[in-house]
Amino acid sequence: MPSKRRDQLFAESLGAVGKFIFDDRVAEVFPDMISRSVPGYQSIVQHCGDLAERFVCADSNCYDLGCSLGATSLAIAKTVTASNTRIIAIDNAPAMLSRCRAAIEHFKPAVPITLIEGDICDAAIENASMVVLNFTLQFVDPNKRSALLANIYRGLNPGGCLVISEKIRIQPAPLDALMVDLHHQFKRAQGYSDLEISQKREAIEDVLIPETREQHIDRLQSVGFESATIWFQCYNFCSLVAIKG
Ligand code: GEK
Repeated sequence: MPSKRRDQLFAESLGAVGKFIFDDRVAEVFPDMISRSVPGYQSIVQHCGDLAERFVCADSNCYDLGCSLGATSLAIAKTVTASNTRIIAIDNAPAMLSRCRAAIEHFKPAVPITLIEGDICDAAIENASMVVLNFTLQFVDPNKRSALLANIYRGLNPGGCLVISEKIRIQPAPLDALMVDLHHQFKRAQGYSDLEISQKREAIEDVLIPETREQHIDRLQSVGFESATIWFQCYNFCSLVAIKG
């Protein structure tokens, strides 16, 4: 059963705040952390299931890149009815993957989920009808993002879709400040203190590197996607869908 432990990793004053990493302490509280930190997270995960129902077709693969504890893979596995499909879930954090494995054993999804420990930048993407990057691209070195998306585009079958969910930077700056403020208001309403918010912010600085929605759309077009649009946004968090024509 996935952990229900409350995220209190940044509740005490830490003095020097270290860089955020996906270690055992984070994995243990991850479901609570992400639901109370990302507005719309549950909706996005659930709607990935709706998209999968349409896009994942027979005899193809669906990739969940940066799968963490497998929430997206499991949502997709619930809706896919096409035969002979496989979900391939990849993450480079062993602490996340071991809990993902336990969640899969617990929920016993009808669609097989293959777990791979590795860097998504080195992943072989083949015969894909759908690829999901739910809040993962933001952690990839910006210099590697185009190559990763080009690799995904090559591995998608015609008509296949890519979903990218991200924290984004808003332009112009005053609107970014407003969205960041509204995000912090959301976190306070979820029970995080100002100290937790500021220490977490410091920990993810230079680790989570957000881009603007225009940068995302431009990159998707530059690697070949014929169409791309935002299908969900709440404050400075959004999800895009791109289709290979
Ligand atoms: C969800 N998608 O619940 N290669 C492989 N994994 C990576 C890499 C990389 N280069 N960089 C980061 N990760 C999930 C949530 S969390 C989002 C995704 C967050 C992994 C990292 O180990 C972590 O598990 C995940 O990407 C990001 O729908 O914490 O905000």
